[in-house]
Amino acid sequence: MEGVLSTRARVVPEYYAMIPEEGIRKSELPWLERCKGAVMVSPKLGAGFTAWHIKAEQEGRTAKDLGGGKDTELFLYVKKGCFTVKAGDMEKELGKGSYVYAPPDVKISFQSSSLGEIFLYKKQYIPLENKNPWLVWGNAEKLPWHPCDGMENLLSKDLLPSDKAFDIGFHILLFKKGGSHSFVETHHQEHGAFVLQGEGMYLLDSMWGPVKEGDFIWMGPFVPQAAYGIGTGEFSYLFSKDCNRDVILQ
Ligand code: UGY
Ligand code: MN
Repeated sequence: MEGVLSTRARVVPEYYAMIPEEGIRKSELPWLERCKGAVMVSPKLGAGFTAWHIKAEQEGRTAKDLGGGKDTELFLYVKKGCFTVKAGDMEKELGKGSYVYAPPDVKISFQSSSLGEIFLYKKQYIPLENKNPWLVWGNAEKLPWHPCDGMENLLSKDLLPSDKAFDIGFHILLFKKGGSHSFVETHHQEHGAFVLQGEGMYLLDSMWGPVKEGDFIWMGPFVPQAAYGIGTGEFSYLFSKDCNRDVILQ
């Protein structure tokens, strides 16, 4: 060990968490073979969903099908490498930036053909009238960028259709040089964010702290949040945001 033991981790249960990649202890997960992974957030922390960061060896794979529950939805995003992914009775080769959303009742399995990395989200689907979300395959690298709040150096893209059948959206936010949020957001939706590239400063509640590629941030409901990019390159992250549903009174 060099220097003093210190961490960039910031964890406030029921509110927010920033988990730096260097602090994650990955372990075997019983439903995977030749893969190591870590649960980045779960209901134990107060979140309404679970997210994993999974690193696969050559031919790392699922030991059993994932999801498929009556009210479970899954989202799988390939950060690195190449995976053969099966969802329902469809199979596709997914490379960097490709993803699949599996609605309730659709099971997913995967196998890597090289060293690779996957982000996986699981959430309880909240039904709406007679609408049913559908299986979505996509490649984020082929989707268009939209300026955010009229700014040229803050861009976003939407990975899922904007249809009320979906109770969650996945988006990528890109901070070009000098880019920042245009205001500090405070909203009822939660986010699970994986930093894809670069470095930034992130405000969670009233504390700013540095974040970089590989880090994970959970923002619980109503946590004030904002960011700006730092360093010489671009800063971007993939994030989830619940949508299209009314408040549930407990
Ligand atoms: O849309 C959002 O809520 C998004 N801009 N939040 C964020 O990046 N923290
Ligand atoms: Mn937000």
